Amino acid sequence: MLEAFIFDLDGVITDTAYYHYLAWKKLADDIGIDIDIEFNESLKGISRMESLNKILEYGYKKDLFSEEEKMKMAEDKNNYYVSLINKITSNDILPGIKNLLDDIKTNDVKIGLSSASKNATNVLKHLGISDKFDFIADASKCRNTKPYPDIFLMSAKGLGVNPKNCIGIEDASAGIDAINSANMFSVGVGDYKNLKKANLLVNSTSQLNFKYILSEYNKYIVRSII
Ligand code: B16
Ligand code: MG
Repeated sequence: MLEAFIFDLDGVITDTAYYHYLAWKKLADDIGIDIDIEFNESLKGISRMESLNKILEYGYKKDLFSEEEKMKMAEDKNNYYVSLINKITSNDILPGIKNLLDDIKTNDVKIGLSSASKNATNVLKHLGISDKFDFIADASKCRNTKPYPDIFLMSAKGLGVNPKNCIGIEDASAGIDAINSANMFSVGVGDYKNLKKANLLVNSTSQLNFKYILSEYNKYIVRSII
C-alpha cells in the first residue's frame, strides 16, 4: 500500500539547481576554474562542501586551500545563492508539481521532503508551499548525504511510514541511488544518461502525473512479489 511521496527539492519542485550552478560558477571563475553546465550535473544532490571539493579537484586545486579558506568559499557561494533564491516566488514552481501535490493530498497519501539543501525550508517558504509537506527532513542533521539513503529514511521515519511503501522523486543520479538504497520506488526526472537506475523515468516534471506514477508503482510491486 502506498503511504507517502518523498520529494527532492532542487531540480524537482523548483529549478534552484540552476541557481546553485550560477553561484558555483561565480566562485569557480574567481579562483580560475572553468566549470560548465555538464560538470554541474555531478554536483546535483550532493552537499555544499562535497560540491566545493569536487570543483577544486576538477581544477587541480584541491590542496591549495586551508579548511578555513574552504569554509569561507562555501559561505560566499551560499550568500550569493541565497541572494538569488530570495527572489523566487510561486511562479518558480516547476510545471505539474502543484497538481501532483494536490492529487497526493486528495488521495490521503503523505508528503515528505528529502533535500540535501540547508536552504530547503527557506525555498519552500518563497514558493508558498510549505504547508503541503507533512515532514521536512533536516539536511544539517543527516550524517551521510546522498547517495546514502539516510535523508530518505529520515523522511519515512518522520512521516511514520514504511520505506517500502514510499515513492521518491529525484533529478540527480546520487538521489536515485539514495532512494533505491532506501528500498523505495524511484522516479527520475531528466535524462536517461544520468538517471538510468530509476524505476520510472520521465523527461520533465510536467509528466509527473499522480495516476500514472501510481499505476507504475503498483506494477512494480506486483512484479517484485512474483
Ligand atoms: P545547500 P537537493 C541539493 O539539493 C542540491 O542539488 C545540491 O546541488 C546542493 O549542493 C545541496 O542541495 C546543498 O545545498 O548549499 O543549499 O545546503 O537536490 O537534494 O534538493
Ligand atoms: Mg535535486
